[in-house]
Amino acid sequence: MSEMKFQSTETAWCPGCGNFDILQTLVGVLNDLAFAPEEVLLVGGIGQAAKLNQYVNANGFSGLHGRSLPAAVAAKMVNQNLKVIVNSGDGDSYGEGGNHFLHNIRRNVDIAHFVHDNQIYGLTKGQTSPTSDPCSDTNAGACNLNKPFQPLLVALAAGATFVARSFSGNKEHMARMMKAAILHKGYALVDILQPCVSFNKVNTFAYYREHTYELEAEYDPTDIKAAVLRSMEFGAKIPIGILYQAQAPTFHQRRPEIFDETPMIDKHPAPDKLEALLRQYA
Ligand SMILES: Cc1ncc(C[n+]2csc(CCOP(=O)(O)OP(=O)(O)O)c2C)c(N)n1
Ligand code: SF4
Ligand SMILES: [Mg+2]
Repeated sequence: MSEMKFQSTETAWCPGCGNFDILQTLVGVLNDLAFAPEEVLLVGGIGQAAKLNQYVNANGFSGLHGRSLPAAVAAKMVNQNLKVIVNSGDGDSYGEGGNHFLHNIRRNVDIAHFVHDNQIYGLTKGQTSPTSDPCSDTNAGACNLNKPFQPLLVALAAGATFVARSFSGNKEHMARMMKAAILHKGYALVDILQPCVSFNKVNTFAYYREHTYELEAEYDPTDIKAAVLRSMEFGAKIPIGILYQAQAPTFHQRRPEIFDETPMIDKHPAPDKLEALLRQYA
């Protein structure tokens, strides 16, 4: 048996939280893909999901709430050899981080973005998030008086080259989605339905098990129109799988004059040249 390089540590999540399955699956995927911990950077913003990077023995960075993507993109700019993976919440990624979500999709930087979508603000004790279900007579919890945000539809509209959804209660499926996203060249979104057992009493493990279905074997993930239609299915039936995948030049590939073989962190400009450059801005 090969040595398990990535390991998880003790967490501060509630017993039964869907985040545990995501953590365990990600650790398994990183071991299967045979990365070394020093080759991987796990980034989060603020929230329960965003704490994941603190529980794995890889490089980690916790940014501000809503700012996980800028931190991840910045890291990739200075070291394109890092495998950069964002784990953050629906509030962090789609709410306060919504602007970064839109415009970093357009940049197509080669990072994987795993959104732990519990349809609620978990860390701050259960307020409505952009993806909370609409309010109804039977919805007694946090619910959306506004139109719920449709992350997969928005990602497709912004030009994402990898758009997928999974469910934390289906670990085999989640592992497949994570692997494909990590290996995809370009920005890859996996919206992971993740029960928050403490504050979301509607979107539970049983709820997602009942409402999710896997995309059919004959589904064509290169068909953008089919992907748009499936991305809007979120209610009685919720498709899980790779809705869309395409190849397009990444941010780095479009700028070969900046991103050559040597990552920026390994480029050491001569001190006199650097000083001369800085003097121009003094
Ligand atoms: C700039 C800023 N705005 C708001 C907050 C308060 N805050 C912290 S976590 C959070 C929401 C977390 O929800 P989500 O991103 O979905 O993560 P979860 O806890 O559900 O995993 C909010 C509003 C903050 N810490 N910083
Ligand atoms: S509050 Fe919800 S999301 Fe946060 S650890 Fe507890 S169960 Fe998980
Ligand atoms: Mg959340």
